Amino acid sequence: LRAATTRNIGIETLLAGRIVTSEDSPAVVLVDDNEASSKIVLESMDGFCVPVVETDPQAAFFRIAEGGYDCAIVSTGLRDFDPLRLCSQLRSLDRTRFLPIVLIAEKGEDERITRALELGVNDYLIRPLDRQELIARLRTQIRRKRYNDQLRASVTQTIEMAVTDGLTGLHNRRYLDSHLDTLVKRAQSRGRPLSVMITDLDRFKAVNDTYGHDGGDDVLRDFADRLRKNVRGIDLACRFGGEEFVVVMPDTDGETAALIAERVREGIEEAAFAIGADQVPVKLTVSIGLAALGGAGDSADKLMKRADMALYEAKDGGRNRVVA
Ligand code: GH3
Ligand code: MG
Ligand code: MG
Ligand code: MG
Repeated sequence: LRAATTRNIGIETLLAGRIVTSEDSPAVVLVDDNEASSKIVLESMDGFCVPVVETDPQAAFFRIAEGGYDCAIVSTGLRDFDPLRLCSQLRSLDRTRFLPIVLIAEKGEDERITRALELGVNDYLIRPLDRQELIARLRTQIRRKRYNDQLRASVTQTIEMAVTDGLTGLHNRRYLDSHLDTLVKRAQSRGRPLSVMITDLDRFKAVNDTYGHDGGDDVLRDFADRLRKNVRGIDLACRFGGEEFVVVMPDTDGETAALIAERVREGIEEAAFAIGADQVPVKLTVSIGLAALGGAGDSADKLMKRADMALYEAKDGGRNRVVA
C-alpha cells in the first residue's frame, strides 16, 4: 500500500506513452491530500486496482492530462484547492474530456455534489465508503469509458476510410471535394497564393495491357509514393480517380508550383517503376496541368477547370510536360 501511494508509480510506463490497461488492472488516479482518507480509499480498492495517488491537484491535472488513465477519483477533502476546479479543468481539455471522474464527498455536501454533477462528474460516493459499492461504481465507469473509447476509435477509423484511397493511401476525391473550397476561401481571405496541380500518367492503358491490372496497380502505388515525397506536409495530395492525381498547394504561387511540377515530371521520367514480384522495370511519363488562384472572382471550381484544361493542353502538346 505504501509503495502504491508514491507519486512515481507507473511513470516509466507513462513516459513510454502506453499505459496498458486490462479489465483486471485499470489505471486509476486518486486525488486526495489527506493521508487518512486516501488510505481508506486505497484499502477499499485493494484487489481491484492500485491507484496512483496525487496529493496536489495541479500535479494530478498534469499527470492525468498525459493520458492513459481509465478513471480519476477526486476527494472533496482537498485542503488548498477546490476539487471542482480540477473537475472543470479536466472537462475542458480534449484529452481528458471523456475521462470518468468519481467524486468522494462527505455527508452534507449536497450542494457541492450537485455542482460537481453539473460540471460533468460522472458519479459520486459519500463517506463512509462501502467497498462493494465503490468498486461496482468504478467498474461501471471504466467499462463504459473503454466501450466509448472503442466506439470513438472505430468511428474515426470509418471516417478515415471514407476519405482515403484504398490503393495508394492518399486522400480520395471525396476528401478533396470537401476541403478544396475551404482552402481556397482561406487563401483568398488571407491574401495568400494557392496552386493546384493535376497529374495524369501518359499512356497508362498500355501498362495495364502489358502487365495486367495488378501491374498497373503497382505503378499507381509507386507513383503516389513519389508524389507524396515531392510535396510538403501542408499540401493536400489525393487520388482524383484512375491514374489522375491532384495536389493542392497552399501558400504556393504559380511560379513555385511550376518548379514543383517540373520536379515531379522529371522524377517520373527518370524513375523506373518496378512491377510485380520480379520487379520488372517500366518507364513512364506524366503530364501535368497547373493553375494558380486568381482574384476575388475566382473559385475552387474555376481553379480546377483551369488546371484540367492545362492538363488537356499538356496531353495535346505531346505529353510528358507541364502546362500552366
Ligand atoms: P493518356 O492519359 O496519355 O491520354 O493515356 P492513358 O492510357 O493514360 O489514357 P486514359 O486516361 O484514357 O486511361 C487511363 C487508364 O487507367 C484506363 C484504366 O484502365 C486505367 N485505370 C484506371 N483506374 C485504375 C486502377 O485503379 N488500376 C489500374 N491498374 N488501372 C486503372
Ligand atoms: Mg486519365
Ligand atoms: Mg485520359
Ligand atoms: Mg493517362
